[in-house]
Amino acid sequence: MSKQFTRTEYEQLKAQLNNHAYHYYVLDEPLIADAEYDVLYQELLQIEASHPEWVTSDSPTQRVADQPLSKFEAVKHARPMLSLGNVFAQEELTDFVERIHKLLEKAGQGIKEINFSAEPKLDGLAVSIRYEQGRLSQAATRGDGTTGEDITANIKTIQSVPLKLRGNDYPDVFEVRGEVVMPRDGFVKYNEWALANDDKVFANPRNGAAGSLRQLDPQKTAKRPLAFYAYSVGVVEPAHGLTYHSEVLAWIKSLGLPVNVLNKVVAGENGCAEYYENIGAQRADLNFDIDGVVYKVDNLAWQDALGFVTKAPRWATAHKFPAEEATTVVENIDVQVGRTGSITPVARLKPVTVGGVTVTNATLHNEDEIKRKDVRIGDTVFVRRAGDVIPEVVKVVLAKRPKGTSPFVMPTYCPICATKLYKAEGEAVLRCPAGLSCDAQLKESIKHFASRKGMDIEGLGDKLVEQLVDAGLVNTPADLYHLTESQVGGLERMAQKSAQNLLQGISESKQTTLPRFIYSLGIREVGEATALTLATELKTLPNIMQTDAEALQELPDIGAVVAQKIISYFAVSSNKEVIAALLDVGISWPVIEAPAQSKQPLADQVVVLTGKLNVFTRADAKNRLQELGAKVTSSVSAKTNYVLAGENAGSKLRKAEELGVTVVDEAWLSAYLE
Ligand code: 9MJ
Repeated sequence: MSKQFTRTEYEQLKAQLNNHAYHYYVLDEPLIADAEYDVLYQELLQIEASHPEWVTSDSPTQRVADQPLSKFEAVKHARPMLSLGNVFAQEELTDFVERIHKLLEKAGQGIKEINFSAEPKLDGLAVSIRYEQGRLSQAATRGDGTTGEDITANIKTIQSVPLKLRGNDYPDVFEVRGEVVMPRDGFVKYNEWALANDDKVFANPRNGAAGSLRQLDPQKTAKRPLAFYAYSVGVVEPAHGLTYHSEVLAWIKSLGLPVNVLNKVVAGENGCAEYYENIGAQRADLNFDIDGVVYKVDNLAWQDALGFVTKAPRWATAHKFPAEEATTVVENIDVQVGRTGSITPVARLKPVTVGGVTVTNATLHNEDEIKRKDVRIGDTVFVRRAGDVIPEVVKVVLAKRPKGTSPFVMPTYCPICATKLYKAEGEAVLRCPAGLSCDAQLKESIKHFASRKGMDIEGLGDKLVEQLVDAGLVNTPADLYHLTESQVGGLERMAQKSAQNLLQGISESKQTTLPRFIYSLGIREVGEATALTLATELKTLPNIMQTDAEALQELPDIGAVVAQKIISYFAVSSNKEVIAALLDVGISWPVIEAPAQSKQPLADQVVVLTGKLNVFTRADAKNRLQELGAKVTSSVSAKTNYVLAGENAGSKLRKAEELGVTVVDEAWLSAYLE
């Protein structure tokens, strides 16, 4: 029989789960592991199955409604949801701050410096969530600011939105406003899933958030990775009586709602400008898209004095980052051959500024992607640049497609070496199998070999690599080490001094490290981290070359795919020849500390301690033995290798003698430790 629960126990369990959700989502400091949470959640489900009459709307089990909606009802906002004015340039920010100073002066509040609440401007969907008597009662989109759509069922599926406010000290009516976003990691994962399941792929996280909230079936919305960050309040009854916006944010957080940790109170225009720079520098690394920052006058009385122009407050503005998406025209589509022979279609674009940088090329990834997006020469396309990643074509503006275009067809033969291309089973990528005999792959391999993370050859830039290959001077990485001054000096635009510097750089690169050498070989799937693992775990090049797939997979972070790539690489005779030639020219590295075993001279030896020890305590002796690799057990058997016997040893010593097990004393252990 399963345990019977009382109503009080049920309420306590519910409160416990809500508390864990708060620590996890709002404080980002979980108190228990996910699996432990799941156990408690299952328990709650069981109780609710026996007592359906106890279930209330704030139970964590009540997040996902069974029934899809037929449409979204209109919701009139009790207080309008504001929009924000924009500034783009520093001068506009100056104007914004000066205007506030002037207005406040007129209102009889001459202020030296104004504090602002500076906040990242999340690029999602603005929503208003209403709590009555602490329980989530309604959620609506911003709509036109006056009327939005009722998305209560969808908002309830967002785990970080509490169904009940925290504590007991909440107002009767509490409306919180904020942004629903799809975090970047969730967006990537969701799209991978969607692609594999023939479901809708989102062009960007903002569309992901918007599309998910517009979904009529909450069961579907529940599967979308969404997050909510609060940034202001609407109707609050009774009034909160706080003085600063930053206090309101802290209060919202104390009621259990997530508030962005990057929010900060800054002083004056300089504080704003510094914040803008600082957040801009972090932008690429954040887990959510932002399109700028927001500055809000922190003092709420001053906000009131400043008031509004139409729908936007005078006391706040958005300072936008340069756009990361733009439209332009595809002038041509080329295919590029990568270091590993991968064929990547690339759109050559009419130059366009995206996020402050001029973009002329954008990747189309692979054959499947170009087919899915149906990008054609002449098309107008959306181009996106996010952080440091290569710009990509997001989608085609079909309405602007010129007449007479045809779908792009991938080539059958390598555009560089004319070898027939192939596609490995289960891979989306078309490849040229020619290896280093394909000039494109040779060039990319040499660039990789010489790169900073690889052999770090000073003075050997991409252009020079191309010249060396085109001149027929370099056909394998080892050829670099045979170059002469007259050969290099004979290249176009190569002064004698530069030629000497290059040769010196090449020569100096011979003294390297094993991880660098492994990385520089350009084995597929072996990046800097894997190269380091191979070197530190396996210590020597011959060891790395001989370890089998099974043993490779026992190394940290090496899975079946990577192991197979390593095995395949070393199985190719031309690769082994390249390595031999490189070692021949004198490439070497410091020996990596002796294999772990030799520091553990008692590895796998079974030792039993018995009798009274004088030099060591029992615990100490056990620890030391284990450090030396030994297994310390308590009973003597045929598997025991040593019995360490102290004074007055009894039955264990006799057993050891019977079985012919080696008996040693404390001096033996001391000798090992020395
Ligand atoms: C965003 N999108 O992150 C506001 N916002 O305040 C922040 N939006 C806002 N504040 C008043 N952080 C209207 C909109």
